[in-house]
Amino acid sequence: DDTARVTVPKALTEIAARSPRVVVLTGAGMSAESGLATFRDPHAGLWERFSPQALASASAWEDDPELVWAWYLWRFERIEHVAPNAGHVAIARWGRGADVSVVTQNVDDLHERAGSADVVHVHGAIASFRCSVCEAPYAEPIDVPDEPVERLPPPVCRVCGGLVRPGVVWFGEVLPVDAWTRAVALVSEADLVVVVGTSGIVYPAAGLPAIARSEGAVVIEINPDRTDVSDMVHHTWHETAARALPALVG
Ligand code: BJW
Repeated sequence: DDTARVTVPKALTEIAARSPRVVVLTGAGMSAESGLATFRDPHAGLWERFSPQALASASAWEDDPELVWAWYLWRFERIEHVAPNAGHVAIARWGRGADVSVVTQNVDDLHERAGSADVVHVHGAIASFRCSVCEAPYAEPIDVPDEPVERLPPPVCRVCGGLVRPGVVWFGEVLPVDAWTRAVALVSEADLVVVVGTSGIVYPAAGLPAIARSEGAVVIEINPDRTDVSDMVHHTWHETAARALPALVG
C-alpha cells in the first residue's frame, strides 16, 4: 500500500482536524493518477502536436470546430473509462464526517463518482453538451468513434441547427455566474482551503486561494511541484493527490 509510506507533516494533520469548514480546490493534477493528462503535461498520440491551451479556447472553436470537437470527444471517452483515484475517494470520505465542499476546475465527474456530495464546477462539465448558438442542452447520445480521429463534425442542435459544443469554459469566456459566486462564498467562509493539483496560472480560479487567505482561511497546497500559488499559501506539501489525501484524511 503506497499511502502507508506517506508521512503527513504534523502541522497539517492538526489543521485538518480542527477546521470545521473545509474547501478542497482541485485542478487537473487531482485526476492525473486516474490516468487523465493535465493541461501543461505533453499530450499523447494524435494530440501531441497540439497545445491543450490552444485547443481549449473560444477562438480555436471558431477557427476549427471539427478539430476541437474531436479532441473533446477523445477526452470524454477517456473520462468514461477511468475511475476516481484514492485522492478523490479520501475527499469524499472526509465529507461524510465534516463540512467539506469541492470547488473544481476539472470538467470530469470523478469527484461525484467518488461520492462527494457538494461539487462546484467553475469550468463546467464536459458531458453537459449544449448548442453553441442558442444554448439549448443537447441530450441525444453522443457518437464516439472506435479510434480517435483528428477531425469530426459536431452534432447539430435540434432547436436551431447550431453546432453542439461541450459544456466547458474556454479561454476568453466568462465563468458560469452561479458556480463562480458559490466558489467565492465557500472559500470566503472556509476555515481551511486545500489547493490540490493546480498550476495556479488560469484566472479567475487562480485567485481563489488569495481570496480565502484574505478572508481568514488557512490555505495549504498539495502538489508535487512548485506553482504560482506556492508563495502565498501557509503550507506547501510536495506530494501527489492520491498519496497525500488518504494520509491526511486518515
Ligand atoms: C499533480 C499531480 C498529482 C501533476 N497530484 N498534483 C491575466 C490576468 C487574469 C486573467 C487573464 C490574464 N490574461 C488572460 C486572462 C484570461 C484567462 C487566463 O487566465 N489566462 C491565463 C493563461 C493568464 N482566463 C480566462 O479567459 C477565463 N475567463 C475570464 O477571465 O473571463 C473574463 C474575460 C472574458 C473575456 C475576455 C477576457 C476576460 C476563462 C478560463 C477558462 C479556462 N478553461 C480551461 C479549459 C476548460 C475545459 C477543458 O477542460 O478543456 O480550464 S483551460 C485549463 O486550465 C482548464 C483548467 O481547469 C485550467 C487550469 O489548469 P490546471 O487545472 O491548473 O492544470 P495544469 O495542467 O495547469 O496544472 C496541473 C498541476 O497539477 C501542476 O501544478 C502539476 O504539478 C500538478 N500535478 N500531477 C497532484 N498526481
